[in-house]
Amino acid sequence: MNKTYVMLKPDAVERRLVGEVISRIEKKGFTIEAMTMEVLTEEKAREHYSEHVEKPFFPELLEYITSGPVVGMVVSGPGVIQAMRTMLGATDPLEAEPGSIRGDFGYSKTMNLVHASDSGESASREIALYFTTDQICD
Ligand code: FUP
Repeated sequence: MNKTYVMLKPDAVERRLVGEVISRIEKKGFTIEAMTMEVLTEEKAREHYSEHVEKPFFPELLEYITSGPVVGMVVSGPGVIQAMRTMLGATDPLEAEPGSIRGDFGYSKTMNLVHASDSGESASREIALYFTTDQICD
């Protein structure tokens, strides 16, 4: 699996960091195969975060992730799933390494700017949730 799903969350859009994040992905050498901008419905957000619906932080996460538009992308390249996770940094931006996206720009565990699939299985599931096969370039 050389494809992953990356989402620029509502705070990234609000803070005009879309270009910064896309620039990092492109400068790394990865390819953007498809891109959409949408406000997530509650149903889609629950599907995306299905493993977290019972967690205590889920209501706050749901409110935040549906609060404004997100930019979703299919990104491809060798080792892209793990590499994008490294570029994001730790889930909690206060623990993320400087040089990572969350380490450089974030301070809130909920509003942590960017999502990227954590495995090949997640990437397949998430790409299918947001894109039809004819939307993906390659
Ligand atoms: P990540 O894979 O790094 O996006 O993180 P997780 O899948 O563990 O968590 C999904 C989202 O839930 C995170 F982006 C932020 C949110 N979250 C919280 O708001 N509080 C927590 O304690 C853990 C996660």
